[in-house]
Amino acid sequence: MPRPAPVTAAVPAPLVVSVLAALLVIALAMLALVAAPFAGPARAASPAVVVQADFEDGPDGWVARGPAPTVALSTEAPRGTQSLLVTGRTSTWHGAGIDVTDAFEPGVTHTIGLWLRLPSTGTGYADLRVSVQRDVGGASSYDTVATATGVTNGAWKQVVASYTPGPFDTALLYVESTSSLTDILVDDVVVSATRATPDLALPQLDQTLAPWFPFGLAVEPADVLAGRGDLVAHHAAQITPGNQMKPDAIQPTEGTFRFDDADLLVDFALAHDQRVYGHTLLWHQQTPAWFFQRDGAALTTSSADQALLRSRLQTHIEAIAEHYRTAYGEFGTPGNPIFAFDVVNEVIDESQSDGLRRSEWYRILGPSYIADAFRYARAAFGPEVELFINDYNSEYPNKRTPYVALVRSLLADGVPVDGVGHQLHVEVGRSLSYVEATITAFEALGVRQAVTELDVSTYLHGGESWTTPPADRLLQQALYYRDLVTVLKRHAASFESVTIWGVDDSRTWLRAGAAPLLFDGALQAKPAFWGIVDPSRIGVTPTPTPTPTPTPTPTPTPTPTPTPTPTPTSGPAACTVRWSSNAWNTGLTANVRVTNTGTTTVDGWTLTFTFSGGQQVTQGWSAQWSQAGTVVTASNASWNGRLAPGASTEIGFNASHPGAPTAPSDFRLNGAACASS
Ligand code: 9MR
Repeated sequence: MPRPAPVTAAVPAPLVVSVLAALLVIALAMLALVAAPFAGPARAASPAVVVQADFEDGPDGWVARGPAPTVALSTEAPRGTQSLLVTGRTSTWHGAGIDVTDAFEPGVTHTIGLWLRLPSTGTGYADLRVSVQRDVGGASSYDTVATATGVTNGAWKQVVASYTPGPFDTALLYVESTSSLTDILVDDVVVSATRATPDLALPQLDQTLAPWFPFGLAVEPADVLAGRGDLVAHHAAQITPGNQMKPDAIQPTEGTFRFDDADLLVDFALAHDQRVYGHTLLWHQQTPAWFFQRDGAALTTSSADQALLRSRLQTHIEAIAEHYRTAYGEFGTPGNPIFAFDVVNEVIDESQSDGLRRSEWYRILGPSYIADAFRYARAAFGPEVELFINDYNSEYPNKRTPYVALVRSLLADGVPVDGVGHQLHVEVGRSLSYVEATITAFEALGVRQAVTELDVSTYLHGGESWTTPPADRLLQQALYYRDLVTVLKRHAASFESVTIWGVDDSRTWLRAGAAPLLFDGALQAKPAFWGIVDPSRIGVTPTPTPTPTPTPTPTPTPTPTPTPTPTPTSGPAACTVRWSSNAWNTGLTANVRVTNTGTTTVDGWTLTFTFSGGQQVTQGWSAQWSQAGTVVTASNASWNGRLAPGASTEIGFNASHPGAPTAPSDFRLNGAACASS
C-alpha cells in the first residue's frame, strides 16, 4: 500500500546498545548453546541485539516521523520510569522512528520486539502498525512488520515479529497507525539479528531431482541475500519472482514501469546459472485499479472501454517482453534466463456455471481476455518462452473439470497455451490420488505441466495453532513431500519444472506456525527436505531445533490492567458479503467477496463469521485465517487492508465438512454486521 514519504530529515542514529542489551546477547547465546545438541555443524550464529531503546535516559535515537508530530519522554504509566510519547499526528503515517541503516542488514532475519499503548490523550482504541521504510536509489518501499490491533490506553501491548529486509541504501524503523490519528506511547524496543548460515554440504535439491525435472524456488529480493541467497544458489535450478513481476509491481501507474526488483532477481539467476519462470502477466489480484478505470470511473462494457482494456493488457505484456529482450538479449539465448511465464493466473471459479472467475477482466471483456492474453504474449515473447496458465486447487475434481475444459477449448481454438501450472498449496494429507488424476487428465491434452507454487502446511485446519509444529506433524510432512514427489516422478516426462513457494519457514505467505517449506527459519534442512532427497533419513535426522525467539524486552512486564471492550477504528463498517462455494463429499472451496458499502475508507479489517456443523477451514488465501470453535476470523493481508468506499476484495478458503456443508452466517466486518449481496 503506498504511503507518502516522510518530510522529516534523515535521523542521526546513535544506537544505544546498553549493558543490559549486552547481557541479553549473552543470555541469548546461552539459549542457542542449550539448543545446540540437535544442531547440525552449520547451525546459525546466535542473535545479536542491534537496536535497543528503553527511553530511561533519553529518546535513544527515536525522532518524529512526518512534519507534524512531536516526540517527548513521558512518565504516564511507563514500563520502567519513562516511555516515548508521540503527539500531534495529522496523518496515519506520522509517528516515531529510528534510522536503522547501520543496524539492519539486508537479507538477515531480525526479530523486532516493542511495546505499544495509547496515552490518556489518545483515542481509546487504535490499530497501530510497525513498519520499515527502505530507500533504494531514491525509490521508497514500505514493509509492514506487524499490525497491533486493538491497542488501548488500558494496557501495554507487546509486538514481536520476524522481519527480513530486502536491499536498502537507508532504512527507517517506525510506528504509525492504520487509520486513527491518536497519540501513541512506545517503550522497550529490542531488535535482534541472526545471521543464519545454511549447510552447503547438503545434497543439492536441483541435482537430486535433475533426472526427473528442474527444481525451483520462489524468491523475493530479501531471499537472494546473505545466507538465504547461498541456499537458493545451492539448491535451485530456477527461480520464480514471488511478487516482483506482478502487474502492481511492474506498472503501478499507467505508463510507469518499474523493473528494479524483478531485475535484481533475474541478475541473481544469471549469476548462478539458473532459469527464471515469470509470474504473472495477468491476475485479478495485485493489479492496480487504473487498469479498470477511465478518468477514475469504472470501465463499462462499451466497445470503446473494452478496446482500452485490451490495449492496456497488450501494452503491459509488450513492455515486459521488450524490457527483457533489450536488457538481457533475445529470449532463448544464453544471456536471457527467462524461459516461461504465467500468462493468466487463477481465472477458474468452479462455482460459476461456465467455470470462469468473475473478475474485472471478465466483467469488462467476457471470457475472450484469456485467449487474447496468450496471443499477445506469444507475439511479444516469441516461441522461446513457454506460456502457462496457472491455478490453485487444480487437484480437486470440482476444479479439475472446468480447468481441463478451458485448456481443451483454448487448444482447440489454436490459442498458444504451452503449459498448465498446478500451484499445489496443500496441507499434509491432501489427496495424492486427486493430484495424480489431475496430472493424468492434462496428459491427455498433450500440454506441458509444472508444479508452480508447492508448499505443504502442517496445519490440518484453522483450529490448530502453534509456534513450532509438533515433531510428529513434521514427520508427517516429510512423508507427504516424499509421496508427492514419488507421484510427480511417475509423470516426469510431462513436467517442465517443480517449484516450491518460498525458501524457509520464517518467510512464508501462510500464517505463522504453518511451517510449509523444506528449511526452518535458521535455514537448516527439515525432515521435509530429506523426504525429497533421501527418505531413509527422515526418521534419522534430528527434528530441527526451533529458532530461538529472542526475549525482546529486558524489563519486567507490568501486571496488565483489564482492556476495555475495543471499538474498531474503521467502524462500524457498512458492508456486504457475497459468498459462493463448491462442495464435494468431504470438502469445499469458498470465495468470499467483501465490499465496503460505507462512505469512509476501511483501513485494516477483520471479517468474522459463524461456520457450524463441524466444518473446519483447512487453508485460506488473501487473508490471515483462523478458526476457534465455530467462529472463523479472516484479517486482511498486507495488500488488501484498505477498502475505499465501494471497493471490494475477494478472499477464499478450503474447508472440510462431515458430509453436510452449510453456508456460513453472521458475517461481520470490524464488528459490524454485513448484508448478503
Ligand atoms: O507469495 C505471495 C505473497 O507474498 C503475496 O502477499 C500474495 C498477494 O496476493 O501473493 C502471494 O503469491 C500468490 C501467487 O502469486 C499466486 N498464487 C497464490 C500465492 C499465495 O497467495
